[in-house]
Amino acid sequence: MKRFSLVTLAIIMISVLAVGISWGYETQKTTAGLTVTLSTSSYPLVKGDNELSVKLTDGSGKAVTDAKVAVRFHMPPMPGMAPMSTKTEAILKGDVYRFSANPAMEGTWKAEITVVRSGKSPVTATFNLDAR
Ligand SMILES: [Cu+2]
Repeated sequence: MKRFSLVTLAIIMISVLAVGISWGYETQKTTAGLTVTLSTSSYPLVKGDNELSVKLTDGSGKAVTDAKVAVRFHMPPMPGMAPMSTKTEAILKGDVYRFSANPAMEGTWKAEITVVRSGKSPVTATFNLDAR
């Protein structure tokens, strides 16, 4: 019975890999010496709340925790469809900024992340995120 369970588990895991559902996801962009890393534990996003985190690191790899991080989560305008866009502020917890995104429909969404630090020019990084 135990061996059977392990085989079953292996088959399930291979199926999940083949279909490509619900693995963690991480992507990053570097602008003006600031690296913005966006990650989520489950990807693609689903309808309803999805928790995402933004990690900021400077040129020496040190976490940046003194910023204001604004997120505009939106779907680019499509013909015959009202624009869908929400704005939120990501909240610092530990050394990452967290926010939740709620895609109203399947498709490719954009998370436009603007980082404001005192004495520095704002930095914006935009990431594509798929929702199903
Ligand atoms: Cu749309």
